[in-house]
Amino acid sequence: MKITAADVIVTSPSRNFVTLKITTDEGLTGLGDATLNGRELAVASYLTEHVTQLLIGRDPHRIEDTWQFLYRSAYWRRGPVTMAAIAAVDMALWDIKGKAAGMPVYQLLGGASRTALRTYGHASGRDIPELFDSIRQHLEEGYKSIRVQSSVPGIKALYGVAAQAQATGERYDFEPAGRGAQPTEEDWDTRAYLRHVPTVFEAVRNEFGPELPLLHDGHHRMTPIQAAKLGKSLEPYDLFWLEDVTPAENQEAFRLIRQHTTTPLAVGEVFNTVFDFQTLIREQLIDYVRAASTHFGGISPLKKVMDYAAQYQIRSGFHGPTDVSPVGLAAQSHVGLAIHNFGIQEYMEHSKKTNTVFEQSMTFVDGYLHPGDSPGLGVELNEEAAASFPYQQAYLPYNRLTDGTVHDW
Ligand code: KDG
Ligand code: MG
Repeated sequence: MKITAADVIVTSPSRNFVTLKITTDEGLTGLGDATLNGRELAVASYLTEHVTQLLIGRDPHRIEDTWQFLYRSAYWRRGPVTMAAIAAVDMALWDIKGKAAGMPVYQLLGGASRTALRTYGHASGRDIPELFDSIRQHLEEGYKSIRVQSSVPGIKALYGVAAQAQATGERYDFEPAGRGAQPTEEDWDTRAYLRHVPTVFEAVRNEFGPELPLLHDGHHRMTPIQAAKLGKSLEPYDLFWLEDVTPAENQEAFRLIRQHTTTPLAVGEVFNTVFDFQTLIREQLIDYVRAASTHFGGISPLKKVMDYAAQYQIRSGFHGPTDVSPVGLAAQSHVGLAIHNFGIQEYMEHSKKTNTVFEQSMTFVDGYLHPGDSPGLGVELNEEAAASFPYQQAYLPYNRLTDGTVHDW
């Protein structure tokens, strides 16, 4: 079998997605997700200008060889743009291999280690009553684990609080990256946040009891000692995990955090390779790997980092916001179903429009995801629908402190 075409499709049903479609001389096609939120066209251009022509004539079965060729022959390694582009190729080749074998990809990765994937959903509120309503709604929909984010008095706009939900008629802000020519400016105050978050978890525990697994995302905003303080102050509320407490370029920071708290830690949604996890895993400084197949070079490296993490009893918690497309979500769900050290899968439903563009075999039943048993990844692109939603420029927001200093978002 030979690759005869590789096309990049950019579509914006409710938000932008970049998809690679690889076609073979035997008529099999494969899809890969190359979406990098707010920098989408950089990856589209990396693929169309530098990668697609290199794929023509190659044997699509040689997944590992193609991955190593793209990674090593570029000389310039790593980074989100490069690794999202390589991820798209890797996923598309696994999709083709699955279709050629007549099997879903999880079967090629060793077969299912569980019946389905436990998920967590995103509850949020501008105040406690709104947060409680959101948690109840998620529980009614079957979610068994809940991420809790709430507004903080004194902070006007805050990550993770679905303020636009009512306006759009759908539950989530599908696009924190606002459409337009400039990023939105938000505000941030770490001291106010650190004071407020434990009071929110106390209220949630009092209302929903001790059993419900609760998660929280710090979204990269604290220093190591602030993160340690937050982890310690949340210990009475028994979190499933506390995520992205610091901007984790500095892996050593987790040594300090770990010394101070037993709250389980999750990190890695912005990581691109196993090297970003090297110290964190080897020194058992984290509990969950947050990588996404899309930003981590695809299915092949995701499986490898999880096999490494397994030696240290570290489990998966793959990144699954709506900017990971249905193709990327399917890719990592096949990995999650196959590996032994699966932890939990983040799951935000894609919008109705997105689901018209990406036809999926994925199911979500009673809080559990399953990628389905269609051969390959189980996602097909409706190209006509995709073409009806042209790209729209979008930027993620950024933060400023009260004195005007730019802060991590
Ligand atoms: O594009 C940015 C989002 O992927 C990120 O803000 C979502 O932190 C996130 C999460 O945990 O889902
Ligand atoms: Mg996060």
